[in-house]
Order: sequence, then C-alpha cells, then structure tokens
Amino acid sequence: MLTEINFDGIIGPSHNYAGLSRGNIASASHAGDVSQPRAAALQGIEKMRHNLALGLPQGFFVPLDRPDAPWLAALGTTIEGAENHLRAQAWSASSMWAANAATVSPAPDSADGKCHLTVANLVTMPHRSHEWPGTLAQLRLAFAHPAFAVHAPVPAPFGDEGAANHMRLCSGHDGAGVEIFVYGVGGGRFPARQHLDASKAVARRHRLDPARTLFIRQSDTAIQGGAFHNDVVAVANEHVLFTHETAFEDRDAAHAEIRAAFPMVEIVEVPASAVSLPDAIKSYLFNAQLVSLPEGGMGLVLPTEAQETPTVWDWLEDMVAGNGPIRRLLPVDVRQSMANGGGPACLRLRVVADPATVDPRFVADEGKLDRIAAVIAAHWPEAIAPAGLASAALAADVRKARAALLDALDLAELD
Ligand code: SUG
Repeated sequence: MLTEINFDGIIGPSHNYAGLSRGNIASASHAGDVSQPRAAALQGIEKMRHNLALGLPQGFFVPLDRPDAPWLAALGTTIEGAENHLRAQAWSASSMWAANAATVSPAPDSADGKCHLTVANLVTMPHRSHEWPGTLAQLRLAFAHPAFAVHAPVPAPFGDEGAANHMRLCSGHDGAGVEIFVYGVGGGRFPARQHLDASKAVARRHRLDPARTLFIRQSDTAIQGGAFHNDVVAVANEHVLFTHETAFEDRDAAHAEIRAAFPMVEIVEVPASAVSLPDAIKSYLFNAQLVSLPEGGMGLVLPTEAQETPTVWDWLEDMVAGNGPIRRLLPVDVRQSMANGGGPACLRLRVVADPATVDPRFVADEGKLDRIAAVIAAHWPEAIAPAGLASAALAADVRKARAALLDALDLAELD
C-alpha cells in the first residue's frame, strides 16, 4: 500500500549561522549569530514526534560528514588553512533541509511504475553544492528496493534544488498525479536557483507523462522578495494548492494551466492585500507541511512564527473557521532552523512508497526517536560561535557526534 512518508533531515552537530545564502533573508540577517546545534536538533526531533502523534508515517536522514575535508582538499586547502568563506561552506549543516535533497516522483506517475528520486545538485550555493554525494549514498541505501530508481544529479550548470520547487496534485497519494515543476529565471539581485532545463531533465528521467507534467515560472517578485524556493510561497497536497497571490510569474495563466491539467484542484489563495509578501516570507506561512490527517481533512504543520505574525494568524483563523479543506493549524517550534531560512516543510522530503520497501533503519518510531535524542543530548555541541569553525577540537567533536549517531542507528556504512 503506497502512502506518504515524510523523511526529516536530522539537524547536524555543525549547525551554525554563517550567512551563506544570498537571497535568503533569514540566513543573511542571522549571519554571525551563535547557533545552538543541540537545541536545534532536539526541536527537529520534537517536530517528528508531533507528526508521529498525528498518525503520520515518519522517516529521517542522518547528517552528512562535516566539516567536509575532502571537499576542501579538492580545493587545495584544509580546515585549518582555508579562507573563512570556504571554511564556513565546508562546515554547513545544510543537508538538514531535506526538501532540497531530491525530487521525488511517486510510482503511479512514472511509465515504468517505479518511484523515481533524482538527488539535487544544489549548484547555485557553494555550501550546498557538495551535499549531493553524501545524500546520494544515503538515498541509495534507504531506497535500495527495486520499487525505487535513484538517479545521480542533473549535470551543472543547470541548478536543481529538488522537491522545494516541485508540487504534486492527485486525488489520493497512491493514484496518478499531476507534477508541477516551478523554475526561476535569473537576472535580479537574488539568484534563481531552479533552472527550467534541470526541471525538464528530471521529468524526462522520471519518465513522467508530458500531459500530466507542468513547468511553471516562479515570479521574479517572489524571488526578489526573498522566496528563494517555491515552497516559501506555495505548497500542495492531494487536490489542494495553497499559494500566495504573488507565487507565479503569470498568476492567471498558471492557475488556468493547473486547472486544465487537474480539474479537481482546489486553489486556496492568500491575497497580497490580506498577507503581504514580506509577512508571508517572515512568517513562513507557506513553508508548512500540508498533510492529510488520518481522521480526514488536512492540517497545516506550520512554524510558531506564523502564530506570531498577526496578519497571517488572523487570515489562517478565518480560513479554518470556514468550510475549506484545511481543517487544523498545527504550530511547531523549529526556531533554530528558521533562523537560517528553513521551516517545517524545508526539513522534510516527501516520499510516496510502501513502507515495507524502505530500509527500516531510516524509519522513525517513538523508541528510535528517544535513542536519537539521547545521542544528540550527549554529543551535539551546545553552541557554535563563528570563531568556533576554526577549532580543530570542535571539528573532531562534531565528527564524533555524527559517528555516535551512525553507531546508534546501525548505519556505520555511511561513515
Ligand atoms: O538553501 N539555508 C537554506 C535553507 C533551505 C530551505 N529549504 C527550503 N525552502 N526547502 C538555503 O538557503 C543557510 C546557511 C547559512 O547561512 O549558514 C542555508 O543554507
């Protein structure tokens, strides 16, 4: 039985604020802050517990080996010798944002009946461009079953940022869907990270039906306003598309194309007159997990920041008081990730699969989350200040912390 499983990236022990992502307002405004890796990772674990308690299947990915010494070696330097910007890029714990790990096309959408995953190349941002080899190794392990086809990245220079720029409409997760790839066009002060050629390549490799595949341009207004991924301004689940008015370059044409491809769609649009684009981006209202609840209806798992933004919360309360498809508002505290521009939806990769085909080492239950939390509490650094990135001792501690987690999860082969 195919079902949606959310795989969250466990927040790594090297989590820090280096201001590495141009165009990501939270990352820029928290540059140089002292991070709290232990608290960050425990917030992520609580989010997983929250979603498990809703009755939703939950999986996870482990952090990558950071600081990435082989990457620095390829650049002819070392952790001690690297210039500050390269050192920070080597340390980044950015693989926590699993929505950027890969693009996933569920089996019913593909001509060969397999669930396809293409690992994202993330070439636009140097600190993310070296994630894919470690992520690919993990995807190949978690999804080794023949029900899956796991692909290497689309070649550079075609930027691909994975599921953050991909939405799927369907009448049930286990049925055939319409896949929507949202791309950006460069030229402004902030980069467009998802290239149309990359999206098209992914769709071809996943053997999608062209009649059920759309390529829609993200609006320049959204990108230049700080929506560096589509999932900062829109999210879809089953027949519902929840979106800001400014998400797409040509709103009317985009909505018409979506309705033509999937007539059952219900578009829940937030007008800019009710919630401005800056409020939408600050609150991360759309970086929510829009989930189908086992008791029926849909819930929005959103960051507590949405609750603290009056225009946003007022609009949401009015919405759930009405008769729409989204029935429950479910705030979670992921502040440490949010300060780097990663909300609840960034932290997870959705995979539609039969849970029996997934390597059980990547599947969460309460007991396993307890064990992971214990490793985090014992080994994750409490705080990392910018100067800490130059410390060989801290680098060694971070490596030991990850090794302890791999050991606890019986995943030493990822070492
Ligand atoms: O790529 N932040 C990430 C946030 C990714 C959010 N993901 C989704 N929207 N799906 C990024 O900009 C900041 C790292 C730093 O500045 O230290 C960072 O990489």
